[in-house]
Amino acid sequence: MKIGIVCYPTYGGSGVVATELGLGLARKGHEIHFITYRRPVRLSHFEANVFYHEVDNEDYPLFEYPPYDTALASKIVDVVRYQNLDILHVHYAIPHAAVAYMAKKILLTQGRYLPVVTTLHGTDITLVGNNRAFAPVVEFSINKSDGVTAVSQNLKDETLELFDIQRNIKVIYNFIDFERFRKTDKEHFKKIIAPNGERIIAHTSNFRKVKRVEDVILIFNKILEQVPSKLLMIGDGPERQNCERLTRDLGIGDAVRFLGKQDAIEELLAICDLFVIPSESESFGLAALEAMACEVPVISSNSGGLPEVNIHGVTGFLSNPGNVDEMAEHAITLLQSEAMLSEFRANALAQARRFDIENILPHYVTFYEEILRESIYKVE
Ligand code: GMT
Repeated sequence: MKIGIVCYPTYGGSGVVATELGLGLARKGHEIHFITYRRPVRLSHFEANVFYHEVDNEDYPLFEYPPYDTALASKIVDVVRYQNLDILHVHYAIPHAAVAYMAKKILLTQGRYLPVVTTLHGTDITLVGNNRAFAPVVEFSINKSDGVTAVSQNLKDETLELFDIQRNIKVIYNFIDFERFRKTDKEHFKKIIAPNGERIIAHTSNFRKVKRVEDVILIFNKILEQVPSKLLMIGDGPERQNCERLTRDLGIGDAVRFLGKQDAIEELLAICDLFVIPSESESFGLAALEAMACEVPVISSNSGGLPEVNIHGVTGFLSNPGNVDEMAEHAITLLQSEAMLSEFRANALAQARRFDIENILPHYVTFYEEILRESIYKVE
């Protein structure tokens, strides 16, 4: 198949999933065309079946906001026609699903039907999507997609609750590539970060409010009272400054390292004992899955789709968002018992294997085939 993929090229989870999906499909022989405003973060090397088309967003003094949607729709039309794409898969509903509908309408005037699959990732539904500023367009463009997928059962349920959706939403879970995410021997890193054999705890995110990053620091502060540990804060975003300030105010600066955005996250996860993700809302929690694939148990909130990934008392522990005391207690229990920690490490890996890209990818291929079959007779 010739598949177009539209996504945000940044460090966000939806862009990561879209890029890894495209690369995985390319390895299976499909021809993949990424259409984005910048090269996606994880599209860092040459792949034979992968093409990249940059959206040219012209600036002009009249525009306070350059019209990205218009530029993207034009680019989609151009790529679909000249590369002869079979199907377009857009990740994150805003504005991609609406833009895809616009491109589809333009292509129809040229006698071509473009089947569109939209994948809902989370905040496009739960945080921004149901905001009055976007909701009517989000609802309309989901209903107008030829196929819709959600990355967890919880996200599907929330979408059906928040919007009037007249089509089926298929749950296709996020996935992990074990070629990349696996525990490797990085003892030399460990010695640098925890020279006295301290436990290593990590958090990865885009440091947005919804991630409750300050809770990570508060939880770690409590852990530190009982277990000699180090904290790695990986990623960057609007809440980083507040977190750094809180770390200093608590006087624990020596034990916390803010590493910023990192490409080889798996190398850091390889030396970790625990991963903390206390989000207010999380449709899936790809970061937690990446940790689990590297045999790192997870202390998380129980929001959104996290309970579908992290199993309470098996792969880690879950608490209500904001319950930092309980999260810290759970973390301490785990970190103080070598036996429990190694059992949870093994369980985390076993659970992560359920989301192996090799198992999930065929679901997308079958879904595309289904949509293509149904689209043959469609005229609008
Ligand atoms: O806020 C983020 O974490 C980024 C956001 C995105 O769309 O880029 O992530 C969402 O999609 C990820 C991939 O499907 C999910 O793993 C995250 O749980 C989800 N984030 C939220 O729901 C907050």
